[in-house]
Amino acid sequence: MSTSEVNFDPKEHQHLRYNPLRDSWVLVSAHRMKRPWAGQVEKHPEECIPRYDPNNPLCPGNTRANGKTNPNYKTTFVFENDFPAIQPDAPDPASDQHPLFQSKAARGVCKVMCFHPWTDVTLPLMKNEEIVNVIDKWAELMEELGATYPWVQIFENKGAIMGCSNPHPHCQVWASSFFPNEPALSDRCQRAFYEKHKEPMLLQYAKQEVEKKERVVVMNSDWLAVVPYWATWPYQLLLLPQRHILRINELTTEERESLADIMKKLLTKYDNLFNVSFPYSMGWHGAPTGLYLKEDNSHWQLHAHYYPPLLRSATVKKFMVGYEMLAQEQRDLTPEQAAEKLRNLPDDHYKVRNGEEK
Ligand code: H2U
Repeated sequence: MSTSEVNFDPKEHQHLRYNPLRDSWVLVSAHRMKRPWAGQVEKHPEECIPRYDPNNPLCPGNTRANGKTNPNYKTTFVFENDFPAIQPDAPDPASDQHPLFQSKAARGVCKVMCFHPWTDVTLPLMKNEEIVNVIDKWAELMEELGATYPWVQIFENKGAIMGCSNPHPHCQVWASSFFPNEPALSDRCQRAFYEKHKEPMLLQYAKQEVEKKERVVVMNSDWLAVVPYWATWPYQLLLLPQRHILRINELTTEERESLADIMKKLLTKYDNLFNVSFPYSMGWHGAPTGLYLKEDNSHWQLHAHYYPPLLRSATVKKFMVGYEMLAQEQRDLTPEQAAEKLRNLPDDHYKVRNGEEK
């Protein structure tokens, strides 16, 4: 049969989709989900995590690697990373450089932020007001570190599968003297779109997704969580406000409350997908700070990316290897299929339903 006689069905026919935030393409091959060895949904054997572990350096009152003792904190707790990847002082590399052997100065600070005094909770199991405390702290750190550093990366690595070294609920904040690759690329893409269309890219995108609905997982009057049209990871999410906001510290009190609400809902759905504490790397992207505070950054729209690695079950992950490393990113199920699956999951957490929550 010639291809012209067949109607295009994104679930059946492989195709490419454009990622306007990275100026790149992703290969969507949903028919691959029909492979006979697709695997089954298995329950992950979750380790029993104590509420307080005297040997965990992130718990209240415990002593960390550098000999300092944590306070008996009751909400969030921020400390300087004892093993920082970027430090405030480092000499400049030599300036006479060959074009193929270039280096630049890198300076900054790395902080760790505990979300809660208990080790056995995660964000979806925390109360809304406790999540608001986390958001308030994110905003405070953005304000404080953004005053001097051009980029402040707030990110959470959750689960050992994502390289998280400690089960205590926490995130990291790295502020750097340089504009890192991913947000710098996103900055160029959003700027080019804004110059061409006279509207922030992600504001228009949010409006379109609210109308189309097929990729929306959860939304409220301020926020929207979608599996983006160009998603690479199977259950990737883009969380974004519905009004034009440049940075997380600009959120109003009401927007912080509605953000806590949508975060709790989307993270509960994540956990309910495979009945496991869902691993991911997430992080916030907003307009750059430091010397960029004086510039017009209207092309930016605040957003968070969630990149979870799981594909078919609690133990079967998507590998970004072979073709992805050497040619281009590829995904199996379509973003619409992933969104529908997440959207239809219950809003109450499986641990609460099973009476496992302490
Ligand atoms: P991850 O689990 O995402 O790696 O974050 C934990 C961070 O906590 C990690 O970057 C820091 C590690 O360097 N840490 C301290 O700063 N002090 C300690 O005593 C233990 C862990």
